[in-house]
Amino acid sequence: MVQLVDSDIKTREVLGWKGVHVLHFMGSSCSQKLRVFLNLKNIPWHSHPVDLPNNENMQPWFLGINPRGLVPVLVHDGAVHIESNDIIQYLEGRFPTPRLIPAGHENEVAALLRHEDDLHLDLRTLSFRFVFAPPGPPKPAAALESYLKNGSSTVQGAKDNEKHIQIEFWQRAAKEGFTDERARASALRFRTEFDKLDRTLTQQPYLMGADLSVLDIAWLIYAHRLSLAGYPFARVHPRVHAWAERLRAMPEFAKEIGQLRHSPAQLDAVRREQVGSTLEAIAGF
Ligand SMILES: N[C@@H](CCC(=O)N[C@@H](CS)C(=O)NCC(=O)O)C(=O)O
Repeated sequence: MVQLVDSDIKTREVLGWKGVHVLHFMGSSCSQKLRVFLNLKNIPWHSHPVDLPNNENMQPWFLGINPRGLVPVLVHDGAVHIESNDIIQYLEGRFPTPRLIPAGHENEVAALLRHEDDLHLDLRTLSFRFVFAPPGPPKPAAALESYLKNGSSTVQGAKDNEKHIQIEFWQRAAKEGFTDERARASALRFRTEFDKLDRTLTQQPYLMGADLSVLDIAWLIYAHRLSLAGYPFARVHPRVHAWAERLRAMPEFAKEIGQLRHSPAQLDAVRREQVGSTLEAIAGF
């Protein structure tokens, strides 16, 4: 669990917040995952939107809460938790019903969620290339400078490298864009994972068996974003497609995945510009 310690936190006002508070962005995949979880658990929470497209997460106030500069963040009775999967596992312990991590499978689920998180930058690459498609550098140099110099830069009291990984990602994107080569590599990594999930779903209705779990939430969020990017689920992974359609129809999911950074008209315009260079064409699917 990644609960921050006192010296990590510079924005001291959050220490006085009572109840469940979530700092998040409507169109962020990790925030959507947490909000679906909160919906399914029926946990009341206070919303603190963070404007990612305008780089509010790189401002001193937010970095004083999460030194990594990422959403979502949970503040529960003044304790600050970061990392969406850790937040979810923490809340599962605090709000045990309905159960979304099968009893006795906590360690297995933790490992599977870590594996899911490892693909996060691949999701971001495909999102920026095929869904958001910004015309210039996705993050201005001034925002990255503020990102670098603000916040404690420590997590649980130790120097933390995550911010540097993030800055490197954005600087490389500014220099090279989201290239065909990187997009192809990211798409292929997902294909390997979804092939496995497709096989799992031949035997059972949900990824962990007979019941819905946090794994379904996490992978549905990825699958949904990738489908917006043009990933051909119905053809390549038909069982994943059918499973995704079932989950998307549940109100707890529908409400969150419908919240996008772009309007449907903007998404259509991005798609029209991709003739010949769609995800399908570039990945060779
Ligand atoms: N491992 C982190 C990843 C969090 C993350 O990368 N969040 C994205 C939104 S999905 C973010 O804050 N991006 C910052 C930005 O776009 O500037 C988690 O699971 O919480």
